Amino acid sequence: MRLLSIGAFAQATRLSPKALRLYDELGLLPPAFVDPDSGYRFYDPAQPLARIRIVCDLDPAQAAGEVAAYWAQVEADTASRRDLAAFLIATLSGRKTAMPGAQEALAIRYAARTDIGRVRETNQDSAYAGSRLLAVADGMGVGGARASAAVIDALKPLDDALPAGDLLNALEQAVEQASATVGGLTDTGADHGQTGTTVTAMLWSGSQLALVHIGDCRAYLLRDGELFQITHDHTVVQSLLDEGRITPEEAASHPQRSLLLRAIDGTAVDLDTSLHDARAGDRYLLCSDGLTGVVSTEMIHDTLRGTGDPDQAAARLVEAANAGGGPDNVSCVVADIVPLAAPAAR
Ligand SMILES: [Mn+2]
Repeated sequence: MRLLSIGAFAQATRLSPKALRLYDELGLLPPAFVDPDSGYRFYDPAQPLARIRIVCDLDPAQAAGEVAAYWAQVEADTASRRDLAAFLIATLSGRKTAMPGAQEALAIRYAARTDIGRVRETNQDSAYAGSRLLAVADGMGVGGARASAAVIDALKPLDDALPAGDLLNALEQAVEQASATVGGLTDTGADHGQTGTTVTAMLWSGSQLALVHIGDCRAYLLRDGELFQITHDHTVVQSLLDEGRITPEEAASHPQRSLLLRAIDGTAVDLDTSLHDARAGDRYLLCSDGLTGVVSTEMIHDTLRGTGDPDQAAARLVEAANAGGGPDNVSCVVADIVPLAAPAAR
């Protein structure tokens, strides 16, 4: 390990030596080694340098996204360690227990619908729901339909066998693989680089749901009657909204509201990731922008709350999009977390 002097480290991080000494005193960024004789501080180049540099080079909206992604990773890491710690505590204290999270046996009931809408000539959306995997993808460009199908195809093997390791890693690897396929479509496409797809996917382990997201499909959680949007759109309009430069009303009718900041297009994949603890009674919705572009959040909320069967809920949401003019392809995946004993798990 080659250590850097405080001067060299300051240059690399674009932080002043004074700031570094302050961060040391605050315990935010302690040096790797302090010379006991001279008191000089030395830093390991592997300290969070790379990430700090990335954030410094980004514009504010992208930097916000990077920090959010970092924090989501911290929370995901902590959640899995918490489950393991709870399991160890229970075991060491002699309480008989099942594996982490398995105390309450849960199952999932699911349905997927995709529809061409009323205006488009092809359906470039893809949707999938299985006993472990839920996914929607919205393709764009000449090869859009193949791009969205490619990402779903890359994810599908996860539905058959739960990965041995980390759920999020498995999802991320599948999306990376799909990105290479989409890159191939882009190279041969007539639209030179315009082919791509979004994806929002969840993988169910029995106690947790791992979520990966890129683009403007959305995931919602209906819990205790309240609706929460649990993904953040990677659109120009969303970043204008985040910066307070437009109002939610202006965003809803913005002519460029489908302009994406991030997608799977063969270039580096920049996914949002998160882990969610499963709770009986929760209902998840994954949907493409063909739903949220025309159907109000209130109506989505009412439909999810007022419709018992997942298949019926998905069908009603698609109907609502078409009743609103159906300007885009529309896809909905609805999944309910239920106690294992519940009938009609499908
Ligand atoms: Mn769309």
